[in-house]
Amino acid sequence: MSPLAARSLIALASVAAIGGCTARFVATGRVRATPVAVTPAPAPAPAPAPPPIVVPTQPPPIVTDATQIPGTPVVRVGINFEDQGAGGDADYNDAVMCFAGNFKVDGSTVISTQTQDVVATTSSISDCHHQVQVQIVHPDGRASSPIVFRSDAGAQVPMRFELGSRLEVSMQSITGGCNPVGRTMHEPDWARVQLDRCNTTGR
Ligand SMILES: [Ca+2]
Repeated sequence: MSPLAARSLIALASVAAIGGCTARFVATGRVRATPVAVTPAPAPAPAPAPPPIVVPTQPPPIVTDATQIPGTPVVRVGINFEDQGAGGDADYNDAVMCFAGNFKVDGSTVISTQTQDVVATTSSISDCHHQVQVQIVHPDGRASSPIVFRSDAGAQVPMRFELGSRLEVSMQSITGGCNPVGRTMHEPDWARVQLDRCNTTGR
């Protein structure tokens, strides 16, 4: 073979090789171009609903002495929520706030019998998580800013009461599939205000 013929053969082989690569590339491109079923992105999780707003429609009566406050005197009171309401297991330990201090309890009404600083403790034994809101309503109509926290935070919540101040606590499930409607301490299917009892055990 002459040198010229050899160079021609090499050039021809090179063209063939390039052509082969091109063919494979095109084939690959066709595979990539095959329509693929698009899986829709999962819908974003709904944002937690805002906490229920405790509206102090009526402040507690003005008193000058603790004897003017109705109810049973206690030094410890539990606000124990059941996050499934009447259809739940009625253990009332799902979202719990425990207050150690001087109060009088009349039904679900809790009134401070003196000016005092109280550190409330929290507990939760539930598959659901909750947002708890505390507000203190004073006899002159003032109310504290709502104190909001998660029931499972193990929080210690400082708060200040005056003589005659009323405690208001509400709870709302935010994750876990429990009923998301906000509930107050005054709804017996959902909350029990118990003298010297904070339901911090169970399952
Ligand atoms: Ca329960």
